Amino acid sequence: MVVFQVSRKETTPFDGQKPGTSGLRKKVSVFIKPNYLHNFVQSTFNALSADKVKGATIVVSGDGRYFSKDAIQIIIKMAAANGVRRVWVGQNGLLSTPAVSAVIRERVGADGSKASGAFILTASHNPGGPHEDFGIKYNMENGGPAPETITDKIYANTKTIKEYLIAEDLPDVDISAVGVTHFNGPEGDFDVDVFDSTNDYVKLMRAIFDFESIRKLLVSPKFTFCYDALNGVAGIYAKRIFVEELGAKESSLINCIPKEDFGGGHPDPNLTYAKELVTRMGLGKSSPQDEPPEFGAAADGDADRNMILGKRFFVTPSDSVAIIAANAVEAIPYFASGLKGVARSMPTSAALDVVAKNLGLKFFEVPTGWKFFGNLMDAGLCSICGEESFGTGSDHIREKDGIWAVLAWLSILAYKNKNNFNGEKLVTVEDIVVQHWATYGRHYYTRYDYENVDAAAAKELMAYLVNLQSSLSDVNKIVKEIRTDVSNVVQADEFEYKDPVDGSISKHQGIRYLFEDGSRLVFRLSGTGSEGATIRLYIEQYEKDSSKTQRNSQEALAPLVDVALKLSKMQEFTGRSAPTVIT
Ligand code: G16
Repeated sequence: MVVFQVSRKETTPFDGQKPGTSGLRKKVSVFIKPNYLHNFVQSTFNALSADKVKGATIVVSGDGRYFSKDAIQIIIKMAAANGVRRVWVGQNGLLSTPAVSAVIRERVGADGSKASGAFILTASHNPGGPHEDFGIKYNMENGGPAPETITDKIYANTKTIKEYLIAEDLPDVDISAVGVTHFNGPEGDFDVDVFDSTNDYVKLMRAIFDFESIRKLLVSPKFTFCYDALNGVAGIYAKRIFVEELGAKESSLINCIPKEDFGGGHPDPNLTYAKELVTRMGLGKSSPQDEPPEFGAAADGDADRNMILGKRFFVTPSDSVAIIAANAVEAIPYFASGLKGVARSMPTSAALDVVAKNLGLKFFEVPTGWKFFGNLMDAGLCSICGEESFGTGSDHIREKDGIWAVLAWLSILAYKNKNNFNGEKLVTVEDIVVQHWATYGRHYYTRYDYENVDAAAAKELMAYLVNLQSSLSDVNKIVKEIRTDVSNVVQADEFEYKDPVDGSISKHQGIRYLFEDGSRLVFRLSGTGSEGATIRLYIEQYEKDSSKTQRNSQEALAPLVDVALKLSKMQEFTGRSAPTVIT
């Protein structure tokens, strides 16, 4: 057995190691600076209670992006030096973010050990490669992202750090092969356990969904399917679940081989970046070569996001979570005994609110950031939740879950078509959404992103909008000068959240303009970028009249878009005449 020593290395703080909406995300060129990663990892160990480090089992893995393999070896050496007992690593360092959450919650080691947390190595939907982004975040014992109390401590530690601990002489561990490597250090044994990246997650999915009924749908000659992993880690789960377990054709998977640079693409499942899928589904500028599939879906780099498409049809993420919630009890065995409650992030459309009201469900509106759902779930208050940013999930884990969302939609399709396989036309994704709008009304919705804007200019724009809010009558005067065909602004504020479970308060969570007819304009600065600032503008309008729910959404929202851009002086502040991405 290899014996290692512990070294204490002197270091000095780096600026800007504040975790954002979901961990620390920076360019690879920043992460590879000597001691940069080390400082953050040591600051994290120092922020955790001793029992979560000494003698503990932690998971280290991620979406496989460039620099992950080096980072994993560094973290293993630092974990050993800090007294961690075991490090669990997914084979080749791969685990999707939802799979990490599942592993923390479900996996039991051969010796009965359970993990108390995880370093997840991902910058999610941000591009990867030597000139792109890397990221790291810490998840806790419940499988969810560290709460603000911990991330604040980590940040404070990064500002004062003087030394870190590392087992420099520990040889690199071969993470390409499943198996346990034993070491011995000053505080006793230390093991690195490399395990299959998909088994625990697949087992959990099997327990949630009726795989037999989904299989019937996927092998039906009338149903066609396409899944795009955008060369992220979702590919390994898609192959295992959709093809091996559920019988989909191998050819229905595209970009399902994880690559360190995501094949040079932007692994963000939306209408702009998932180009190949969008074209195949008949939603691109050019026509597809073949008849589009009935169902299409995509994931981001770490497989926690999802985009759901029908043939020539886009399902907004806000509608998606509402539709899953409305159908879950009938279509998904895990929810058969009812939903405990539902929740959405503030900028997500109110489609879910209407479902909650109609079904008499508890409902919560939280700030952006999946961590806010975790408290509700741990307290048994929420079963299903979702965000406009292509995140959907449930209390089976404490992260959003891209593959779960696809299985949820396939379950709904399988349920609606259970008597249709012989002869009848299949109920389509579009049919389900249109029927949902007819029952609950439609929330027209769009998001404009202005990426990599000058950070100072973005701050000024936000400050300007907050300032405007001091007088509602002035706001309405400006609004009416821009358009007369929108209703009055009845409330203008910055969203503030009091967690109903622990009472903690999160301030400045987005600037809202709420209109009398239920329309909303929301402005936020993204917390996930790695350079400059990204301004997000969310625009929503509710239409109850079922004869008006099938308009083109950009057309329906044009008056509100006009108001939003002029009210915020978007072009004046940012110098941009158009957003980078519209979803
Ligand atoms: C993270 C968070 C989500 C959030 C998203 C976008 O997702 O987990 O809750 O909605 O960022 O955040 P922002 O609008 O601040 O950029 P991911 O997929 O990037 O980890």
